[in-house]
Amino acid sequence: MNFSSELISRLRDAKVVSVLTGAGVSAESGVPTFRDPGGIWEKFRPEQLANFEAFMSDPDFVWSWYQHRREIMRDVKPNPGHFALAEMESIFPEFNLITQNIDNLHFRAGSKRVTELHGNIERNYCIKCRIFVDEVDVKEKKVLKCAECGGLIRPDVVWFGEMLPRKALVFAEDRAANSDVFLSIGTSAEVYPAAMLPVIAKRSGAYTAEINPHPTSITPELDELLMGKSGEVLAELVSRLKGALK
Ligand code: BV8
Ligand code: ZN
Repeated sequence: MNFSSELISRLRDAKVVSVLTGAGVSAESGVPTFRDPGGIWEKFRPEQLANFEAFMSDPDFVWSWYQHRREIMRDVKPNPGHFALAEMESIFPEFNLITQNIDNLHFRAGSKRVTELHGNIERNYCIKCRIFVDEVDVKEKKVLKCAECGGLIRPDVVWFGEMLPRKALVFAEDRAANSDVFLSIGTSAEVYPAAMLPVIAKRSGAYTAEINPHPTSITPELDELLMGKSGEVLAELVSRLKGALK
């Protein structure tokens, strides 16, 4: 892939590099995205599943959907895009990986510092007493009840209509406003407030690029679109940077 000299020199001189990742980064691992044809939402609309009311009106249905996704996510492996992002932690003086993904693949690829905006499907907690439940048998399709108080157990993910974890969002907005380069990778940039981060970065003076096979609603606002699959583009970018930084 041809990288612009502007992008390479900005990355070479950067002190702070931040990235926002979405489901597209996990697509090459075999995790279905949300809005691409054949994506998870195609069968269901987000409102039907990823919200508290849906969970309370049919806990087993919503729980079994997360169990189904957990099974998928446990079977898949990180792809070269995840590993390239993990490597970026040692390439830049400060590297911030901010993810909308709940699939745990950034951690499994070795990224140490990950800001999870929408939670993590491997964590679950009781809606009444809020204790966390670690081990969950993915075969268990019926919703779990809390051993302590009998409350319903839910996945530790941010549902539509719920606030994002405050610390994570404040950190993400601060880093977006103070980055030399900001990359928006594998996200349709349709879900707020996460989708604002690349725009905050651009308006705060960062050099901004998207990595996506398709343009998105924020493409016109950013400096460039690297049209391609993140697993391929990121792996090539890291090897180019290691060459440029020698
Ligand atoms: C909130 C966890 C306060 C659960 C998720 C302002 C304006 C408009 C709407 C709102 C707004 N503020 C709030 C809202 C409402 C809502 C919202 O944004 N709705 C959207 C749909 C319009 N936001 C919220 O409710 C948020 N809460 O703001 O609270 C509040 C409350 C009430 C009212 C107002 C304010 C909470 C949002 C979090 C929802 N939880 N996930 C779960 O996963 O089950 S969102 C879900 O979508 C995932 O987290 C996912 O990451 C996220 C975004 O999707 P993407 O990751 O971008 O995936 P997608 O499939 O869309 O796109 C994939 C992309 O990859 C594509 O571009 C494709 O081209 C690309 N791709 C494909 N293959 C590859 C690739 N790229 C690279 N390489 C490849 N190989
Ligand atoms: Zn409880």
